[in-house]
Amino acid sequence: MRARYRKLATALGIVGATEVEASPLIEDNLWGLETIEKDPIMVGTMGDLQPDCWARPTERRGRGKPGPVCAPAPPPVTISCMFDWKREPHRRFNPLNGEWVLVSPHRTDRPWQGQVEEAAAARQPEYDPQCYLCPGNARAGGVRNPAYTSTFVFDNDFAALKLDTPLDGCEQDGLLIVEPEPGLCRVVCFSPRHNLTIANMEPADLRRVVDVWADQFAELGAMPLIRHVQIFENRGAMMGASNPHPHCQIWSNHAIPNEVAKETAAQLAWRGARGTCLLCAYAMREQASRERVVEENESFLTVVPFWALWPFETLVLPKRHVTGLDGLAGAERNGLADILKRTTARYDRLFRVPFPYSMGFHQRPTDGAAHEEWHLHAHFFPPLLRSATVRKFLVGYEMLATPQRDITAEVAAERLRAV
Ligand code: H2U
Ligand code: ZN
Repeated sequence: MRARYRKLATALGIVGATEVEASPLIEDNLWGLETIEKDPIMVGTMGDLQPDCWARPTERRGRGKPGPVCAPAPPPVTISCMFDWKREPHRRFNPLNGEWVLVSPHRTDRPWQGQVEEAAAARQPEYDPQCYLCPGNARAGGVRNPAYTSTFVFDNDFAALKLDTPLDGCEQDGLLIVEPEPGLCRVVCFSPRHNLTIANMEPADLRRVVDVWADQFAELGAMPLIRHVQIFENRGAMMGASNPHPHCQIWSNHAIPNEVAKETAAQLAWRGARGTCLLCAYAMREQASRERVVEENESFLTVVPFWALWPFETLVLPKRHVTGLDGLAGAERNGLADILKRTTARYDRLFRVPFPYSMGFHQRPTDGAAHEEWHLHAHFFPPLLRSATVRKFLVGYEMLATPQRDITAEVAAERLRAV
């Protein structure tokens, strides 16, 4: 192996090498080696994932379906890599959506230069008479909110989708294609208190929010027309949130949305090829290395994913294989509330500002199939880059070619762990 590397490195004029973690199972690394041979700037492959989670037919879960069973990950070992991929430009593969991210760490070689600007975070009152989400207030359509004391769910008054959409589609020349999209949009208020956020809510109150998410997923997913339920929170004006009152949205619809379709295909392909769960394997890989772990509790893990695109993007993963929020046991629901609170609190501390983000859960489609390939997770996509006011834009090269980042996932995780 090393001779192979040396020959290739010489041919490419590369001097020096670095050690990276990889699987003790050499065949798992071959994909990476092949890729490096074809593409000299590609390093840090996902070929170093370990097949440490497998489907054991004798284990039966849920409705009699065999479920993947995970074993402790073997300790990481090292192999030589041709160059210092933590410093040189390279691209990383996102095995969850099948896309690449360009990483340019040399641009951040200099010490951290962004200053921490204190953005004027306006103090919010506990109750805002102008807020359309506060208890007892009138919404835009004239409906009045009840005097709710915990969580509150209502149908979005300006829903992007309607359940009674006519079901015929149309098409012309394979170029102009229209499909009906029946669906239902809801809003979930996390708390009656206008000035709370996930980071400063009480764990018991947050647990109730987790229960509402799980119930909504089950209720909406059981509707015959609904094949996907997307729960998401836009936080902060920078991410388009219309109101600081703690709330999220749920859009549930008939078609499988783009991102979910990509993740379904990738997880299915992984399971088909290896008989394991992609995100079980990834969670164990990250637990073994700890390099990108930001928060952890009994049931959940927050990591800056190896393939992160946004500067401080994170992925929240249940340690146990579970396809949706409805499958989480009571203790795991507490665990989810806890990890969300701790993750968002870290974000808020990073630039000493209520951190803007779009966050959402990805779970199995609700089309009636078991979707055992699906591993529940939450993505946090925060736009901030260097301070409370300096954000990353996905423009230019990113819109036209490939998304790019400077700060590596490893450095981002280190910075989040430090606050
Ligand atoms: P955002 O903050 O993420 O925009 O969510 C707020 C949602 O609340 C938004 O989708 C809805 C908007 O349509 N809304 C109502 O349903 N009723 C209102 O009176 C105002 C806003
Ligand atoms: Zn309010």
